[in-house]
Order: sequence, then C-alpha cells, then structure tokens
Amino acid sequence: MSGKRTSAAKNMVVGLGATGLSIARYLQRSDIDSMFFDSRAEPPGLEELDEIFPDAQVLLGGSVLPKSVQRIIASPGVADSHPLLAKAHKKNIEVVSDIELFARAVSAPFVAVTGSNGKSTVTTLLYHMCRADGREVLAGGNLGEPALDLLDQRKPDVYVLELSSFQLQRTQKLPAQVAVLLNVSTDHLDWHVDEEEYRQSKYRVYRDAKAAVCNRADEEAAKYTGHCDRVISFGSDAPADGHYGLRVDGEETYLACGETLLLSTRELAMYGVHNQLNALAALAVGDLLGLDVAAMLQVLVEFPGLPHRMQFVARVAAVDYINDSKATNVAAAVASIESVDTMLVLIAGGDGKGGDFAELSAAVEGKLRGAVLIGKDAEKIAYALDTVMAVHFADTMGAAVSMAAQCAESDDTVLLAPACASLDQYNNYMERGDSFCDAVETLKR
Ligand code: UMA
Ligand code: ADP
Repeated sequence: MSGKRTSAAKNMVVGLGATGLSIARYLQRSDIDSMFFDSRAEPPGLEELDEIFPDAQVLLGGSVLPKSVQRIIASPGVADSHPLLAKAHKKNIEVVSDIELFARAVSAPFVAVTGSNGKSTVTTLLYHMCRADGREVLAGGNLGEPALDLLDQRKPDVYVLELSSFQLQRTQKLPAQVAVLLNVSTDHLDWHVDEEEYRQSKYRVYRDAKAAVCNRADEEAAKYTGHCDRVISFGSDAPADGHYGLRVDGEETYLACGETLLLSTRELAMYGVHNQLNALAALAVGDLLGLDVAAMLQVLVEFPGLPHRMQFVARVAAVDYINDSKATNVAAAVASIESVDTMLVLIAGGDGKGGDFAELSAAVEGKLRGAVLIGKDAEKIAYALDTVMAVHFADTMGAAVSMAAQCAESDDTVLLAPACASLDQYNNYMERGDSFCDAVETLKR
C-alpha cells in the first residue's frame, strides 16, 4: 500500500526528524500506510520522506486532526501539550512512541537504559562489554540511531537501547531482558507537566522487564521491580552479596560485587565518581546478561568516555580545559564540578528548560575562581551563583573561553559544564562542545 496517496490513513506520524523518518521507513517496510505531520513549515526530513513515502499526505503546521486517524506515532521532541496531541488525547486516540513499535516487533532480547544522567555512557559501555564477551550487539535509541532502524539490520544477540523520558512516557509495553534506571534528578520541565510526571516516566522502564538494576539511593525504584525475576542494585556504598558498590581497602577504592574487589577506581579510564557509578550499573546489567567479568573489566580499563563528557581538551598556560558540554541539566553539571579537584573557572548557560540552578551554588562553593555565563538563561545562573561571587557574561563561546583564560590561575581547570541545553545557541550539545574545543585551540596560538 506504500506510495499510495490516501487522506484516509489510520496512522499519523508526528515529527519529521530522525525518529519520524525511522518510523516512516518502518511503516513502509511493514506495508502500513500513514500520513505525516510536523509543526514546522520546513521540517528537516521532508525530502527524505518523499523518497520513502512518495505520495503520502503531509500536514505542516496547525493542529488539524483528520477523522481517519486512529493512532498517532509521535516523535519525542513534540510534547503532549502540543494542540494536535492534546486533541488526540481528548478523543482517546492512541499516542505511542517509536519504542512501543520496536517493543512489539523485536524478536531478540533487549536492554533498556534510562536515567536523568549517564544513559549514553552506560549504553556505550554495555555495547562494548557485549562485544568483548563475543556477542553480536546493536545499540541505539536516544543515543543516536533510532530504535526502529536497528530492526532493519541483521538480528543481533542483544540490543541495547538508551531511552528518554519522552520515549518512555508513550510506551505501554516494554519487555526488556534487563532494565536499568540510573538516577532521577530534575530535567525537562518544559516538556513534562511536572516533576512527578517526569519521575513516573522514568520508572516505566521497569514495566515488563524480566530483570532489573536499581540505584540503591533511589528507595522508590524497588517498588516498581516486584515482578522481576532478579533485581541487582548498585550504589556508592559497600554492597551486599550479589550487589555492586564501592569498597575501600587501605588507600584504594574498588568497584566491588559483594565482598569481591573487582577493579581499583584508579584503573578506570573515565573521570569522576559519577562514572564509577555508571561503571557499577553497567557491571550489574552485564551480570544479569551473563557477560564474562574479566571482559567487562577490560572495557572499563580502556573506555575513555564519550566525546563532550568530561573530555580533556588541552593544557594551555598551566590550565586544564575540560569539555562537559553534555552536562545539559543541573545534576550533571554538579557531578562534573564535583569531579574536578582543582580551583575552577566554570563556563555555564544556555536553555535551562525550566530547571532551578540553586544547587550549582553549593557545588562550586570554595572551588570557584570565576564563572563565565552564556546563552538564554545566563542571568538566572548569575542569580543562583551571586551569593558566592561575581560573574561575567559572554555572547560567544570564543569570548567565554578567552575571559575564562584571563580569570584562571596556574593549575586551575576551565570547565564547560553548562547545566543547560544548547538549543538556544547551537544545533546540539556537540556543536557547543566543538566550539569550546575550537576556542581552546585558538588560545594555543
Ligand atoms: N520539532 C518541532 N515540531 C515537530 C517535530 C519536532 O518543532 O513537529 C522539534 C522538537 O521540538 C525538537 C526538534 O524538533 O526541538 C527535534 O525533535 P524530534 O522529536 O524530531 O527529534 P529527533 O530528531 O527524532 O531526535 C530524537 C531525540 N530528540 C529528542 O528527544 C528531542 C534524539 O535525542 C534521539 O537521538 C533521536 O530521536 C533518535 O532516537 C537527542 C536529545 O536531545 C540526543 N534527547 C533528549 C536528551 O537526551 O535530553 C531527550
Ligand atoms: P545522558 O545520555 O543521560 O545525557 P551521558 O552519559 O551522556 O548521559 O552524560 C551526560 C553528562 O551527565 C555527563 O557529561 C556528566 O556531566 C553527567 N553524568 C554522567 N553520568 C552521571 C551520573 N551517573 N550521575 C550524575 N551525572 C552524570
């Protein structure tokens, strides 16, 4: 039926970005007809859609919901408050995510990874750990490659999916082999109705999971895992038998399972206590998948972390420059600030997504040489930091980095940890991180 123009399609795909196009490809492969909607006059995927579904009906802008529509498959970037989706909810029309379609169609086990922070790191660690164990694995979802595109590749032994709260909110059935919720802190209040809705969307990761990994610091998580065959916890305290945590032995701190010391934290290639927690969570998932422990530990010794996450850029004039552009919420920025042992000059700002910056002030206390603020919510951050010190404002990353360089003293660290999304000034956090790295490069000249 694909290729046939029909204004009576029962499915409507909302959004013509990466997810929308992957849904279009999936529906086309499945011979299911659909119409398409995007709120923008010139959405990015229009030309590509024309190749996938040449004659499909496309509605741009407005909020007209054709009578034929019985199901909406919505892209994560479009909130339920959008008038079209609000109308659909009012009429009890099913609104699902691409992940719901993935879960219904997949025929190999999958791991579901969510959390406010650390998702991409843990998803990538698990990808490498599965490979190191000799398993065929595909990773994607919020990480980058849309989940439905993974189904068009050779079936692996296991999929590893990074899932956002947006995707989980619209997923009813999620029979993951293992589900992990890394942590929950405030984020995305510009999308979710309130913090409770955001939290609840995160707990949905455990819905139909066979096995679960929980953060011991989140006492509520256990309530959602009662149906699971096995539950393993991780945390920064010493672990009980069969669980994961940190143990101190003499001068060294170790990643441990029960009383067994697995790896000194000094041997971990990634920086920061938050990455020790990410490593423990990945080990716990790997345990439930039956991965070889030695193979997993070798990955932890070698994997330096993803770009734009606590990425060491350069040492210029006795000052270290670190790019943590992916610290797109306050908790992430706090974790990166806490990972820096020296005095620091913080570069922060962007789109705060309705979050509260108060926690930044406590995190920098006693270690802030200066702060340079950028982007839409610079003033809000200045207000939050004001109790601690005066701050500077910069219009561009180049100006921010040169102000930070002037402010820094010998052996300080200049840390880009924005606590905000980048979308007010950049296309994504990667462009923001690249512009930081470029500006540091120019300092060297
Ligand atoms: N948009 C409109 N109108 C529309 C559709 C989209 O204005 O009708 C806007 C959205 O508000 C958003 C942008 O277009 O600003 C992209 O939205 P989208 O839903 O089309 O996004 P995709 O291109 O499909 O990318 C999505 C994820 N993006 C979001 O959830 C916003 C990508 O995660 C993910 O990699 C991709 O699917 C594949 O699964 C990015 C992200 O920022 C990395 N995720 C958030 C995060 O990690 O904090 C959740
Ligand atoms: P996500 O995919 O959830 O955004 P990433 O693995 O990309 O997570 O890490 C994003 C940022 O979040 C990092 O740059 C770091 O600042 C912070 N972070 C990573 N892991 C954790 C964690 N376990 N707890 C708190 N903050 C973290």
